[in-house]
Amino acid sequence: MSALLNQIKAGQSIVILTGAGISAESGLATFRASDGLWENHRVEDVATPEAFDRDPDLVQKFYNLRRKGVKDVIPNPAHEALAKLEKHWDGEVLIVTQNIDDLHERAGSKNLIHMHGEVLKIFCTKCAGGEMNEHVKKIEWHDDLFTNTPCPSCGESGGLRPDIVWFGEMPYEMDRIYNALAQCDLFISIGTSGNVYPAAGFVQHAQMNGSVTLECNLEPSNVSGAFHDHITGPAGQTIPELVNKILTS
Ligand code: BJW
Repeated sequence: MSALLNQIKAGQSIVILTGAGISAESGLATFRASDGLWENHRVEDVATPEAFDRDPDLVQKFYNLRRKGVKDVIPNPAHEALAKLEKHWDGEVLIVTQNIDDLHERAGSKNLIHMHGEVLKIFCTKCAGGEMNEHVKKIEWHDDLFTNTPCPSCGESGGLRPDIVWFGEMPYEMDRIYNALAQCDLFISIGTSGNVYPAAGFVQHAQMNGSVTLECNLEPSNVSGAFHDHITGPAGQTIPELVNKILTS
């Protein structure tokens, strides 16, 4: 386990970035693995606003399947360990997840930002007047969504879309995230490949403030070189050990 953790003192702030790898052992596919989501779907067809304008039925179908997938799985020991860390650490723990599943919440995490949205929520583009941000009113939605599903608020159809941040759209709560990165003492990245910005650049922001930075992954990410140290292995094993180490530091 990283000797750098000896520098962490009770009361200090921890920011944790999570990606698809933390939910892999729960049974959710990652994006860029050989059997990942982007193997069977072109990003341009399902994860851009242009794709939604061009073929909303295809995009809704993709997220209907993702919604079902999330409901079929449960949090794994990595999610549970992070919830335990937040509960017992004598300082702030903020999880910034790129994941659209609800496994962190179901494990008990409370101080959590879904920077790429949540698959169990939707919003109405007509009610939102073209706005797309964390302040737009979201509707919890667990069923299939269709292009002709009427909005429960305005009654119009054709405006409802999944609460997902697609390529080219601004991720949520960036001010709060950058503030937390500027003040944290420990930055941990778990199960993300470092392909997608701005999340891939968070390690640099944390380091600029003198934070200790730690990457936990099965293999080096695209931005591995920017981290002080690395823990290699499946998150379901490495994160419970890491959390125990931090809590006894
Ligand atoms: C395990 C494990 C186990 C497996 N244990 N580990 C040129 C240069 C730079 C940037 C850009 C550029 N051109 C365009 C951009 C911007 C663009 C971007 O980054 N594009 C790149 C592809 C180049 N980004 C955007 O458009 C974002 N918006 C934006 O930039 O707004 C402007 C802005 C600027 C500055 C500040 C603020 C804003 C929006 C990005 C939206 C991403 N959306 C998606 C899809 C929607 C959600 C969904 O459908 O689920 O989000 S894409 C997809 O990738 C998804 C993920 O959240 C995201 C990251 O993927 P992740 O989590 O890293 O998954 P994988 O599969 O890549 O990696 C899994 C990792 O886990 C691997 O490393 C495994 O080894 C590991 N692993 N099992 C531990 N058991």
